[in-house]
Amino acid sequence: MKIIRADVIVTCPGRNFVTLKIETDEGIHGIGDATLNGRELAVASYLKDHVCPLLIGRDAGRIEDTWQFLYKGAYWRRGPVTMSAIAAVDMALWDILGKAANMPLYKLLGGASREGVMVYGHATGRDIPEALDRYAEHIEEGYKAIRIQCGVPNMRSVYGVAKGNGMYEPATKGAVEEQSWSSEKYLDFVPKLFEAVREKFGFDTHLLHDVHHRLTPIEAARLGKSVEPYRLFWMEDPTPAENQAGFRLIREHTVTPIAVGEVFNSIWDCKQLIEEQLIDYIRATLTHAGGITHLKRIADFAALYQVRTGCHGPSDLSPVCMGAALHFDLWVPNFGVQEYMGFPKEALEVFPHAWSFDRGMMHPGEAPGHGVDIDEKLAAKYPYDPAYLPVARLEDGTLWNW
Ligand code: GCO
Ligand code: MG
Repeated sequence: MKIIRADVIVTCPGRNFVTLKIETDEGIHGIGDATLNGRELAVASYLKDHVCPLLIGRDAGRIEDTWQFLYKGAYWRRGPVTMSAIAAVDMALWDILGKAANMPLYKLLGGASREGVMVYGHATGRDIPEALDRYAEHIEEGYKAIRIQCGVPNMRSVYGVAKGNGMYEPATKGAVEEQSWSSEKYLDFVPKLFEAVREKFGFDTHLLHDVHHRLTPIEAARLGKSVEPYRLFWMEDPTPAENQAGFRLIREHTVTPIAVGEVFNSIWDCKQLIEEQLIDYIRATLTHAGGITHLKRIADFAALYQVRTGCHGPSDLSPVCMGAALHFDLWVPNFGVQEYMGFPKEALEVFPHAWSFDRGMMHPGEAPGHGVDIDEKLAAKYPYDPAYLPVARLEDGTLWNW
């Protein structure tokens, strides 16, 4: 089966998404997600201008060889733009393979390892009472795992909290939003938030929290130690992970589990973290870490060290990534949890999908391939609308990690 066409579709049904569509001479097509929040057009161009012409005429079934060809053949390895582009090709080719075999992707990977995929939802509030109300709603909806984020008293703004009553969406149109940050205020406040959750709801739900790269290693160690009584499922991205060895310091002081990796692109970004057992969950995801072919490699490597998966799943990864991720999660032996933020209604219409949600558990469905398609006519009604992620500054104006 030969590839005869490859097109990039950029659309903004509620938020921007980049999708690659590959067509074959047997009339089967597959799609892959290539969305890189705030830098979408760089990946769209990488695909359109440099990758799509190389795909024409290739055997659609040679997925591994195509992956190696795009990775090694570019000479310029890794990086979010390159790896998102490779991921989209890989996802689309696995989709085609599934359709050709008339099998859902999870069966091609080796079959289901569990009945369903546990997902965590986002409970966010401007203050503790509001965050607790959202937490209660998630329990009602059946969530078994819930991430909580909350406004910090006397801090002008905070990450991870929805504006108004809408969904949480960090990217904004127009100028880059500048938020302010104080590690001291945050560190004093956040244990009180977890205490309030455990006091009100007990220990029946898995409690998660995202530090979003805001602390230094020693501060993260202090946080992890101080919240041990609340038994978090994980504390996410406690400090930036460019310096993987920095996590040793956190590990020496606390048994609070650590999840890292939503900004990683390859196995090399997490090699030391996994090998030295400095983390418990790896958050690398299909779209940003080279697709199914590469994430399988990361997950198998992580399994050697009892590190489990916890794939990134914000609304800025498209419903295509969500579908493919659920197949991956249903199969992967060392599964931990999957993030599920939900999508704007328009996005769910543009991307018809076979996946479903039921009381905190998700299933990819039985449609051949990854089970997600794109309605191109509808997609064309939502033109690209540039938006940027915010930045954070310390209270004295110093640019900080967002
Ligand atoms: C998460 C993330 C996101 C990111 C977003 C950036 O844990 O889901 O931290 O909310 O900020 O994906 O594009
Ligand atoms: Mg995160």
